[in-house]
Amino acid sequence: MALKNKYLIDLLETVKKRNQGEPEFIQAVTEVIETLEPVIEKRPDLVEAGVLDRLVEPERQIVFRVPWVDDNGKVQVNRGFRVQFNSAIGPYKGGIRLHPSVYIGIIKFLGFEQVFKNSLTTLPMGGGKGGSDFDPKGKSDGEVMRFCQSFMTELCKHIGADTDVPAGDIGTGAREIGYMFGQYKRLRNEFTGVLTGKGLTYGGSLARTEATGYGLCYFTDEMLKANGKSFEGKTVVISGSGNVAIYATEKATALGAKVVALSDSNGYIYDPDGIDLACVKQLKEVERKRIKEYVATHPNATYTEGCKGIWTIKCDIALPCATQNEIDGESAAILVKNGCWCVSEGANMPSTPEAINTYLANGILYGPAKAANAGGVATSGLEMSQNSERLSWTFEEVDAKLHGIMVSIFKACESAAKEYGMEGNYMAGANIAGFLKVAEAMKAQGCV
Ligand code: NDP
Ligand code: 2IT
Repeated sequence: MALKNKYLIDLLETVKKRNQGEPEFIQAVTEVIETLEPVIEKRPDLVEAGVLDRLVEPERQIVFRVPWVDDNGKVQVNRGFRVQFNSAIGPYKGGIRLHPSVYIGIIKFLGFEQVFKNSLTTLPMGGGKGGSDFDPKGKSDGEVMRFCQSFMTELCKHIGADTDVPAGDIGTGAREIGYMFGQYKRLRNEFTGVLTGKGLTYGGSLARTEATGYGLCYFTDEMLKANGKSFEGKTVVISGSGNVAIYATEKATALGAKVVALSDSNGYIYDPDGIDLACVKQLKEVERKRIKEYVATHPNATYTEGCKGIWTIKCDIALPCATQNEIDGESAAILVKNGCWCVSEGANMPSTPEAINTYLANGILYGPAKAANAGGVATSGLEMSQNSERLSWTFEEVDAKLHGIMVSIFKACESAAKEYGMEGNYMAGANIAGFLKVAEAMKAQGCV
């Protein structure tokens, strides 16, 4: 989409100049700015208040050394990050990514997306993100613990239940959150809801583990229904085999679909009989093994090296749940050619701009990440509420609230897209609806 508005063209130029060497961040900002053009034309007051100029610059970026000692007694050094992007509508909120690919540009793109996503949840949460280039893969529990403790020793100076509340993301699950929470409590002598995704014995919420994957399916189901379709009897391909992919598989299956493929960064499995999720959970959640182990016990299933090939499998619905830019223009074209008619995003920014253009040009039902994967952080918001009132809700209660939130997110995307003349473009709808709430709050609070 080519921008026509001079103010937005100049703004994007400034962002590109200021954030050189951070292509993922520039990609995320470009998409949002392009879809906000009709809003900016209608709302000169927001331009006047400098809302967008402020929104593209994080409020605070913290970069720190994370030294720890490995099992051989050798000192290792990683780099830690926390980007506190926007606090207009609530305390900063967003996950911690532990992956060797992490650098400031990844954390900034994730933090930027989080601002809009959290706004869409209807809950009072600002946007932030953190992480490190630490790779938990192949590390012992002791090494992971020492890393997490060192990471938190610095991070604890910058977070708090009413300031900034981190959670999980790639490489950060229940184990890592537990170690980080323990260290925070020890350093601050405070038992507060400073992290979400906690274990159920120390303040975690039921259904948080399932929330992102379930929420993705609730959002997608609502989008399908609005277009006269459903999951029933459909073939689904899901990438990744981590937290989001596992619970998306569980819910899509419960809604009547057949999930035939999953992947990790090495390759993908295809099971024409439908994925045996109990086996995947055992392999990934308990044994921390690779997805290729699945075929050892499933003779009808095949394993193929290389993760990109998963998008060549024929399906009705594709749910990318691994990582950013995992579907490029070429993969999107293959999906369309093979008859796929719905792509809904569990991962953050899994589609390149070329892929998104391919979806839009071919009338694919497209559920954008900011809306479709907001169920995880929404349930984190519910965990914060339970921590504040020192109560725990039942699984059914949390799940029902999550479902309600995902339906309302879909409706917000649908109506914003319609109002601004882009009916059916839920990406534009998500960006506009997410933006407007934050923008009004920023304007009301003055130039801060
Ligand atoms: P996990 O660490 O549990 O799983 C990540 C999965 O994605 C693994 O299968 C991993 O494979 C694969 N993966 C990661 N990086 C790459 C890569 N560079 N190339 C190919 N595959 C890769 O993370 P989550 O399931 O929590 O997160 C998945 C996505 O969902 C991320 O984009 C995350 O930001 C997003 N998300 C997560 C939420 C949550 O609540 N957890 C909420 C909203 C969004 P391997 O094991 O080989 O690395
Ligand atoms: O990308 C995301 O929304 C998450 N990783 C979850 C963040 C959270 O605070 O639960």
